[in-house]
Amino acid sequence: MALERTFSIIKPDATRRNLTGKINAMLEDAGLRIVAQKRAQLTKAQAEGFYAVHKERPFFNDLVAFMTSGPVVLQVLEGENAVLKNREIMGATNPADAAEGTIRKSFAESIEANSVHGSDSPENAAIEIAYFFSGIEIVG
Ligand code: IDP
Repeated sequence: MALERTFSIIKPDATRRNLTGKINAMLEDAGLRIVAQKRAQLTKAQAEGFYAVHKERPFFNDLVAFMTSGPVVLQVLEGENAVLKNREIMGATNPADAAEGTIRKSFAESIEANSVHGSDSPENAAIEIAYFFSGIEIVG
């Protein structure tokens, strides 16, 4: 099967607790390769643009405030079935529903502060990667 790429964010609740290395180890142990990575402080406009699809949801303003509350780590992950594989490693949005051994079960603080973002389809992965990375920053 062809290699696939997905977009990942280590969220501010996780960077604040210094969990980047532990999360990266879980991604790598599952067979995903980190082919691009950068730490960033998102602006309000960047976070609003990234989550534009959720604009009408009641939690939108809180989500933008949370995502700009501290540094994030932006990543491109590569591997077979990378989109689905990353969603499996992440676990359910609400950590109360997440399976044992997943990142969110292990580390998430709440349904909002749930430690990681991962693209939900190859189409969205391509859009999200292009939102934050230029081609020269991704080295497979
Ligand atoms: P996902 O990150 O698992 O794909 P989405 O439904 O796309 O979940 O939601 C995007 C993000 O919005 C979640 O990861 C979480 O941080 C936040 N979020 C989702 N649902 C709620 C909610 O009911 N209350 C507060 N924040 C939420």
